[in-house]
Order: sequence, then structure tokens, then C-alpha cells
Amino acid sequence: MSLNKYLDLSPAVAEALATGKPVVALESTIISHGMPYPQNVETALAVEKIIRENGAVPATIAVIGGRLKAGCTEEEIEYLGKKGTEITKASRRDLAMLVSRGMDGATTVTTTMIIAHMAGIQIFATGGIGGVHRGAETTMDISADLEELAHTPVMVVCAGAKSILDLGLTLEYLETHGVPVLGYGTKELPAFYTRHSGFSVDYQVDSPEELAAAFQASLDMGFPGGMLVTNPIPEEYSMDPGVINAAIDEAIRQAGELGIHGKETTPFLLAKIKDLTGGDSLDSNIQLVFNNARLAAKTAACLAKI
Ligand code: PSU
Ligand code: MN
Repeated sequence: MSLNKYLDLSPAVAEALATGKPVVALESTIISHGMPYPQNVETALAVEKIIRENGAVPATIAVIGGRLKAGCTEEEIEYLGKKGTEITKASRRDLAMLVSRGMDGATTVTTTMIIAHMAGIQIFATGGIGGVHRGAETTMDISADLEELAHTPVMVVCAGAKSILDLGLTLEYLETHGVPVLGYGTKELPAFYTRHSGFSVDYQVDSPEELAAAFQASLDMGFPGGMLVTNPIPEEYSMDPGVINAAIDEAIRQAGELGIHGKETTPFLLAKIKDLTGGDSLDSNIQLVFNNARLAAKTAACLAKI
């Protein structure tokens, strides 16, 4: 555990880590930039509850007033959700500036992994990761999340990747950087809103015990990087592929027309897709995060027993 002077553990997280209880990290960009208020706050609090019900302690991660928080209070979650996109979406390169200036930051998958690792938290549940964007061969828009997965030993449980990304190139990038990509109960990479992408993952894993054993083996061998678990959205909440793919294509077209680029791209596309699907994509998004929180909590409980 490399505690540093900028890091604050909440009392519950500090107690859990000191006594070897399972802890699950949660990100805050999904709160401030990934969903609208007030569903973002309701979802964040419900996810924490699900993690507790499944035997682990939740640690929502954010930067508040220049402090790296592993474990936010309800008030802090409300604050992040209300401020929304006014809060800096914080990637690896932002952390030093935010800390030295005493600013707020919403942590992406990248910075949630970094702060979780500083705190000694090994498992992190979210919705979707960033990846290689469609058209990256000219824009070079590749999420820092992929690089972080290669460098930081945290298991990330997600629902696969959305087809706002180039899924094939995202898998190639992860392969090049040595990141294991596991399918939970499937050999097919799930596509976030739907269970099917047509792309294969490296391994199918069928239980939290097996996930914990695989991650422990990676740690034991001293690999520096993490592991990506892709957990398909439950059937009853998955979307019609025709409907969601049409919305994604239209959102990407509008982003291109408006010249949206850089870190604004992912939040713009998520908000646009929600509008184009009349809110259905948000309902699915919330349910898949709940599903990932359950699996991450169970896996953290297994890992704590090894
Ligand atoms: N995908 C989602 N919801 C999100 C994100 C991705 O379905 O909220 C957020 C995560 O925080 C992820 C970030 O780490 O977007 C990726 O942003 P970028 O593509 O700019 O790297
Ligand atoms: Mn990007």
C-alpha cells in the first residue's frame, strides 16, 4: 500500500482495508459526466447499497478540494452529481494540477484505478471503459483507460464497450498491451447496451471464485497491470440492437458535425444517445452498473479470503 499525503480514506474504507475486508472502488465521472442529475446521484447511492448487500465496502473515488478521496460521503456524491460537467473530468495528466491547486475532479476509469491502487483497493466496478474511438486512425482518440489497464494492478468490472468505440481496435490495443480480457459467463465481448458484439474475448470465466483466483495469480507473478472483466447486461434490460445502433450512429454523426473532440466526446455521445432513445439507454446503463457492482462485490469477497 503506497499511502501518500494527498490521499484521504473514509473511516469505513480505512477500517475495511486495515482488517482485510473486501472493498470495491467506484468512479465519479459516471456521476458527473456520464448521467444526468438526479439519476446520477440516485444511481451512485444505490450502487453503494448493492455493494454493501453483497458483502463489501464501497469506495466512491473523486478529487475534492485537491484531496484524493477513497470513499465519499453522501454529501460529496450529491455535490459531484449536482455540479455535473462543471467538475473537471480528471485523467492521469490532470491529477497533479488538481491536487496542487486544491481543485475538484471527477475520476475516470484511469484515475479511479490510480487512486484505488494508492489506497490498496484491488477491485473496481463501473459501466463502460473508454477505448479506441471509431475513426481513431485519423483522430488518434484512444482513451487513457487502456494504458492504465496495462500499468496499474486493479481489476475493472465493466459491461464491455459501447459501439461508440471501435471494438475490434480496442481489443487489439488491449492485446498489444498485455491486458487480459475476460468474459463473465460468455466468450463474446458484450457491447454494453446489448449482450453481443460479434467479437471474442480471451477467456470465459463463470464464477467470482475463478475471477479472484485469476487476479491473485496475476498479482503473485508481479504483473504490473490490471485485468478487464466484461459482464453482459442482464437479458431483461438489454436494448434492441437496431434501435441502439441507430442512436449511436446518429450521435457520432452529430458529434462530427459539431466538431466535438477530446475529453468532451464520450460525455457528449452518452447524453445524445440518451436523448435519441427517449431515456431507454439511461435505464439500461443504470441496470448494467448494478449488475457489475454485484459481481465486483462477490469477487472482492472471494479475493479477501485467498
Ligand atoms: N463510458 C460510459 N460512461 C462513462 C464513461 C465511459 O458508459 O461515464 C466515462 C468513464 O469515466 C471512462 C471515461 O473512464 O468516460 C472515458 O473517457 P475518454 O473516452 O475521454 O477516455
Ligand atoms: Mn479520448
